[in-house]
Amino acid sequence: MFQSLSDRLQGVFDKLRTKGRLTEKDIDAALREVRLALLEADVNFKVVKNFVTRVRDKALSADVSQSLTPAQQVIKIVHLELIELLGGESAKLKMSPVPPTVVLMAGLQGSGKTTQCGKLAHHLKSKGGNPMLIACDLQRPAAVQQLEVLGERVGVPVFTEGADVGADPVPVAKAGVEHARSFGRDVAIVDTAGRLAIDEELMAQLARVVDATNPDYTFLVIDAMIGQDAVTTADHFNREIPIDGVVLTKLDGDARGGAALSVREVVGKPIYFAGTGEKLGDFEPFHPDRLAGRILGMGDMLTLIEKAEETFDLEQAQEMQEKLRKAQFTLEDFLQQMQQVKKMGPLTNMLGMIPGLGSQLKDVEIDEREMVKIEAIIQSMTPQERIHPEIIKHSRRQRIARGSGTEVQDVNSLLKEFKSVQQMMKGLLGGKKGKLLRGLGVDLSKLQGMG
Ligand SMILES: Nc1nc2c(ncn2[C@@H]2O[C@H](COP(=O)(O)OP(=O)(O)OP(=O)(O)O)[C@@H](O)[C@H]2O)c(=O)[nH]1
Ligand SMILES: [Mg+2]
Repeated sequence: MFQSLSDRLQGVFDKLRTKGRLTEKDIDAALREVRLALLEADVNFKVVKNFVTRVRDKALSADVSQSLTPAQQVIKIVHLELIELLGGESAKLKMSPVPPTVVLMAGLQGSGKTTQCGKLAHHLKSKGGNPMLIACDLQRPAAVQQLEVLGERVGVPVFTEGADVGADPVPVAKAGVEHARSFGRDVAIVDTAGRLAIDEELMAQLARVVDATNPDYTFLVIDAMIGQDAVTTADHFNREIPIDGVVLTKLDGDARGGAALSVREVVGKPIYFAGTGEKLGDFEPFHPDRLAGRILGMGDMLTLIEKAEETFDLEQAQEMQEKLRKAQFTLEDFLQQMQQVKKMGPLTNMLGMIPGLGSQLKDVEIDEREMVKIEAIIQSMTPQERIHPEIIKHSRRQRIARGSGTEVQDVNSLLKEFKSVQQMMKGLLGGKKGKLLRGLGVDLSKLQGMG
């Protein structure tokens, strides 16, 4: 789904991730590419313009979060704005207190109205509802029969009053809803005739059907494959017959994303459902957050970012930076950091989220078994040893190895590594105006402000 848009955006962010601090120029360069990617995905140009402006403003004014790298921050902003673009919260169908809840499907020819009627019936039924279908497309030959076949497959009754092509659908619609009411159906789903474009006669007819049935939801069914053209039509449509929401179909095809990403902002109505295939089960409530996550290829990454924010509280992070600054970082702190990281779950790509260590460590490969070993070794040390590892001579090393079920060699190499990390920290902090540290994405003014 939206593969090429997804690839493009992920490429932009991969580039951003290689940078430590982001300048305004970096952000602008990235956003230029985001803009192009969206335009190529056939998103409405005004929508793109507003989107990029919003992201830029937020990226430039974002509070520097201690737990995210600058690139992660930009990604997070893009993600949140994408969710907004797709409608924010998931829109849910609310049942009318006086059944039946009337749902009417309208839209262009071939957009998938009849199929979605069947799918919605199936969806509601599988949730314990007892919907009914009403066949009000008396324009296309065999339209009524198509709905009857679907109804039979789903096991939901279909209300029809003949299938005379050209007959007036208004009485059928009225009688259908009345029937649903008297038979205690909770939802009445009305299928209507498609139109090639916004055809005056058919629009007038649709307006009368809407009048007669007073729908709780008038849905416009939009074929996502058509792209933003469909959205322009939807906008016109909505001006003639106000709609309550959109059902987006054919998201399974090679739709580029234009329709999905433009419709909310252009038409101003939420997307309620998405059709994702020809089968009855290929239908789901539309979740803006999930689609945004899929587009950015980061379904799990957002969770990771959130976890990082939850796990590393600001105070602790500052305390840790303070220690780094004074080169007082001990094995004890090392252990603590490691345990925090572990709390967040799988380790790959997570070191980059450790506050103050920045993105330069992102690509370090971590062996989880190695971590367990290191943890065991540090835990076998006395508090004194953790603070002053230089006192750990040969006999202590043997004791620690025994206590942690490791070899003396393992203890040796941990101590050696820790020493070089310590030295690296000292070197970084002692350097001219902290140039190195800045290069690593550590905000020096923040560091110096504490203390
Ligand atoms: N791939 C895919 N095909 C779909 C989806 N929804 C519907 N279709 C197909 O799209 C075609 C048109 O669907 P219909 O439901 O007949 O469309 P309609 O809007 O009722 O068409 P008219 O009544 O002629 O205006 C059919 O071949 C459906 O199988 C979907 O989500 N994905
Ligand atoms: Mg139809």
